[in-house]
Amino acid sequence: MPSDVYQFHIFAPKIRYMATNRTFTMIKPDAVENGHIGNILNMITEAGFSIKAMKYTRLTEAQAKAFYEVHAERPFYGELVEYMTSGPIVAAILEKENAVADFRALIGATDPAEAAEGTVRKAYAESKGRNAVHGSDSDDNAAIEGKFHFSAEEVH
Ligand code: DAT
Ligand code: MG
Repeated sequence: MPSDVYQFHIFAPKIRYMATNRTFTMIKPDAVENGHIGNILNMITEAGFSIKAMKYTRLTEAQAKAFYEVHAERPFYGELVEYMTSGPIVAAILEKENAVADFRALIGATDPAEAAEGTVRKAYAESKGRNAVHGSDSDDNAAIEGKFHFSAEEVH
């Protein structure tokens, strides 16, 4: 059997599984500062997500600018970068069936005033800008954002 056919057979199902069942999150500086790391991680694991990678870190200005580059033209970009570099965060890759959509449902609307009861942002976000947690908005971005923060050796 040609080696490329053999490799496709072995690896294709695994790649598909990873792409559709993982998301990336950050517990943001306001939630860390306010002592909510433990409670938020508890909500995440109680909701059925398992942790594939995790680190306690602090974004540099260059990292925050790059991570939120899609918002570079928005009026709140400067404030967002300043906030995201203002203190440590917890970054993590999470796994669960339908991870991206289920995690967005768990964290709730961007603005905590609009977030549903029982969501992380309703419970712990300070405001639309300081909103406690990040959750990827697509499978593609989940993969990009996960790689931004973790090397393959850090994912287990
Ligand atoms: P989300 O984090 O729900 O995906 P987003 O991608 O639209 O929301 O925006 C990224 C972050 O930027 C968001 O978590 C907080 C900040 N942000 C968004 N809209 C804002 C606004 N109108 N004023 C201040 N900060 C805002
Ligand atoms: Mg977003």
